[in-house]
Amino acid sequence: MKRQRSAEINERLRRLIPGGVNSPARSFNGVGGDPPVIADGRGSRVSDADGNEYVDYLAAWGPLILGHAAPVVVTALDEVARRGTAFGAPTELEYEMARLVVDAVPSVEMVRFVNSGTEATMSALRLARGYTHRDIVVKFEGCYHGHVDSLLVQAGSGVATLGLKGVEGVPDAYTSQTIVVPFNNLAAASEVFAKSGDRIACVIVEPVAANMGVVPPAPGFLEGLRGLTTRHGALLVFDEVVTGFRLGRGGAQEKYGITPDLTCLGKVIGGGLPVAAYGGRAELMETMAPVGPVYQAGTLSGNPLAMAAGIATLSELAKPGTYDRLESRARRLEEGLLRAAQEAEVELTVQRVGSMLTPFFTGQAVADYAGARRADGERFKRFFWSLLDQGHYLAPSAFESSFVSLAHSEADVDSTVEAAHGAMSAARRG
Ligand code: KE4
Repeated sequence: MKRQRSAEINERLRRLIPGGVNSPARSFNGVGGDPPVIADGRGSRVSDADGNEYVDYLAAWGPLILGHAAPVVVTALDEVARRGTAFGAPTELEYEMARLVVDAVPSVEMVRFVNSGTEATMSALRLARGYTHRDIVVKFEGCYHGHVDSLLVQAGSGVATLGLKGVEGVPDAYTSQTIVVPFNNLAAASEVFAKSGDRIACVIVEPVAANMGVVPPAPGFLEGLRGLTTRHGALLVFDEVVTGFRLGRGGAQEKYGITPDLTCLGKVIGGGLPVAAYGGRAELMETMAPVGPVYQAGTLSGNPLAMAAGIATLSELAKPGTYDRLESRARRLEEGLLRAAQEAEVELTVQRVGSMLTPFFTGQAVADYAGARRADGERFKRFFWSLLDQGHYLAPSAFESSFVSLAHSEADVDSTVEAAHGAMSAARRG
């Protein structure tokens, strides 16, 4: 594929923006080379500045569950924008959006909207510390909760992809209260609680990890965290920025039947606009100003445009059969990739939960970050580029999730599986 225009635009971008990107994850450092500069998207496809078209599974890192330029979202934005884009005052749209979240997510009685997943997790941590009057936070190696100072320790996503420690620029004092244990290791979490249980404010976890690649919770893991936190008076925070409304309207907490104390949401709930949220029981959320003493704020939080995109998206997801369709398309892709690997005699494990999935080039199941790092990253890179050059765009890192949307047709998936046959041979040839 020719990408001269992309190369020229990337060159200009790099002169004004670090790495030419407004988020390091977009830099293609995880796969080498330069990212195509995207000109537009519609449905399951995006086109780059050179006119190349791709079946898109990046989905803007998760938000685009309806596909690109979904008519319901575009119409809603057009209607609301004509009445103003931000007021810095309450609007009824915020009630409508809050209603959609509260009615769907089991743990959420009250919710506050913010502009990014980072803000949501940062606020949830501050709430947990303010509510429990404790300082220690427990997170899991390879999980990523945005670029919150105290959570960048041994983080996944772009920190893992770029091989950074993640804490450069973060004073030791900010991370000294963060304890990191391996994902899916309940014994290690129990040990931490045995030692420091009465000083732990919360455990924050991606109930299905997406930022070391997709790693499901081991049987009993989430139940075990729920028991530990309850017994020791700590809060359990589910970071459902990826899984919320992705795995179902009730997210991972509904799928696995575990009710956390606080839930962080993002990505899908904004339908491509900057919307994230944190929520939980009313008595917890009323710790937040102006009702309680814990402060969190934001000029553009809950702004009308973002609310309009979120309402359109969540209303669409509430229609019957939505998640069955996502499940069947994603299963078709998973099975197709496994068939292609088998025919090429390449060891492949596809880890999928609902419509989020990661191809790991290994014969073993991946249960934690160490396992994800044992997979063959060089094969992933060659597989990624062979697919991209055939017009199929996966997430550009072995430590990320790719996504199937409601806009992906069976023909889209079948064309990607067809391309994967050639890409598997490319993966093996290294
Ligand atoms: P944002 O601040 O990027 O909106 O959300 C942070 C965040 C929080 N929690 C989870 C589970 C997340 O996955 C994320 C962000 N995800 C990455 C990709 N996996 C965003 C991509 C990027 O950083 O550009």
